[in-house]
Amino acid sequence: MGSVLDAECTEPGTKVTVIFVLGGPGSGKGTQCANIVRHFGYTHLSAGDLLRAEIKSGSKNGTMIQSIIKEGKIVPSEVTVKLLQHAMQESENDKFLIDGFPRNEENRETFESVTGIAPNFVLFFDCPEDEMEKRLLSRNQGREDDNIETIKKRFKVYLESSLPVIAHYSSKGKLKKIDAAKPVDAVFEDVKAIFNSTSEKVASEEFQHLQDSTSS
Ligand code: UP5
Ligand code: MG
Repeated sequence: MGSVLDAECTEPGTKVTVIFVLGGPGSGKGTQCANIVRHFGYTHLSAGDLLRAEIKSGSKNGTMIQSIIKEGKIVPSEVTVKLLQHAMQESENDKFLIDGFPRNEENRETFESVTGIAPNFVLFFDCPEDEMEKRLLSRNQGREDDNIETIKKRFKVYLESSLPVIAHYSSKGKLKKIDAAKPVDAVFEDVKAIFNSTSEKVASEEFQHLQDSTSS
């Protein structure tokens, strides 16, 4: 089967659905993406997971990525975009949740220019810093960046570099903001409402398009 990112597939009109899932460190992006995958059939691509797998694989960029993550900084766009593009090409699916990316304006611009894809919408998990800190400190999954020193750096980078990306999508009317401080199930109820209403909207737009083309 041809890849969704073959040259002809990035032509306008080709249906690749991309949803960016953004929010601060520990806001619940990964947790909710797992729920969305189960209910709505998306493929979940966590940029952080792809970068951590790259470290584990012993690739030539591994050491550089590891020290950037330890400092809570942002890995160069070309590295992350290549990993995301490769993961999309490998997939048979045409619906992707891209979690934790883009983290700065340069990430956003590089992704759009390299892939030619703009997100259908952007989910934003809004959560107070003290709640995110509490969650990260009790996660216990052995992540090298889940220590208080790195967590503070991650929060700073989030405020300085990632919030402007969120503001950008808000100004384009693409942002769907969710109160992520609620319990997991309550957050997912709000997520479900968004996915149910947008898939109905897409279906009705397609139906309208079909009607227009058959009546002309
Ligand atoms: N939890 C989740 N939801 C909860 C809820 N509603 N109530 C109570 N608890 C809840 O959740 C975190 C913890 O909270 C879990 O224990 C969970 O059970 C609980 P999780 O779903 O894992 O939150 P998430 O938002 O995914 O947190 P994560 O730490 O993964 O977010 P980050 O954005 O910090 O991490 P990411 O892996 O995306 O990036 C890590 C680093 O990689 C970055 O700091 C950066 O250095 C680098 N990076 C790049 O350079 N470029 C990229 O494009 C991506 C990453
Ligand atoms: Mg995550």
